[in-house]
Amino acid sequence: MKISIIGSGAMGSLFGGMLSRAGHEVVLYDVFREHVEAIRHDGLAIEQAGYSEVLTCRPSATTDPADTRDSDVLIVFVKSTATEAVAAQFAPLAGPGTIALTLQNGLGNEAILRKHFGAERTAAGVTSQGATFLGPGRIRHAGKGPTHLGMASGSHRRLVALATALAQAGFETHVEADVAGLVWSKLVINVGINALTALVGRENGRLLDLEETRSLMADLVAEAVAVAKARGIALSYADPFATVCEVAKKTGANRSSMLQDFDRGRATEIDFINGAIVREAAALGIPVPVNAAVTRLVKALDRFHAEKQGT
Ligand code: KPL
Repeated sequence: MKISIIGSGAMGSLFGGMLSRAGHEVVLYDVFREHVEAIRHDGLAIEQAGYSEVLTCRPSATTDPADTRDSDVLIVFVKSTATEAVAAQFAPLAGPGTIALTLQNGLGNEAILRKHFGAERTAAGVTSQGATFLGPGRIRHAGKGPTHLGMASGSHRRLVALATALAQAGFETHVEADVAGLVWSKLVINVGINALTALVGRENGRLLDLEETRSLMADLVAEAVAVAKARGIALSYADPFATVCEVAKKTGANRSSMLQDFDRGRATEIDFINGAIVREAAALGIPVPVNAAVTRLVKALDRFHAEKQGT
């Protein structure tokens, strides 16, 4: 299989690197030239959390979109803020049977891919794998967990082949029928954790320490669940708040992806997380005041960070 990774940061490099070790033709695409050059020159080094062994893989790496032409699968791992641009750029290079798969955080990426690739060639999924970017050509595989993939329409043949390839690469992978349920179940977790950690500037686990942050988490999650229910979405867990608390505890030492965006002065995915709840709620006439306030606060800080960066 030819598998191209669009957005080869920590997670994209982890998936691409391990797939190439399993013998697949992998193209890692990224705009970060030093990372691409380091992989071309020395290979991609993957440190294993808790082990001294470092795996070195040799996928191809490129800054040229044309190198992804006629891939069997494109796995999109860019920040959600860049999905629209990359979908427009890569769709003309895809073949009639290419599948574009989003494994990104948030709600809205699948709809963007569908717009550019068509529903028959679009797939979505969620993963509990964790990876940290250590520097050009080097990442750490920080945590393992299952990956779930699904397609709302079209043939599942290539998706099943990808799931087999991922399993060969060491990733526990399941193909599911209910894609919306998968995406929303992950979304509710990100809604409860990401923006709050960014606003208070603390790791995930610290949200559980204070009544103020715990109750805000509970409100954010309850609003998101009300919207999911109104949309007829079946979440994959029975007690959403307990699940979000469990994830915050399990990933207690993590700086969430949104907090890391703040750390780097980079635009956040707020429009695809709490902002997506606000949009969906407005369409259904459901009040979500806490998500609305948190979205506005993060957007204001995004603007101030952009001002500081001069962008
Ligand atoms: O997905 C995450 C993120 O940071 O985006 C969580 C689950 C909150 C882990 O940090």
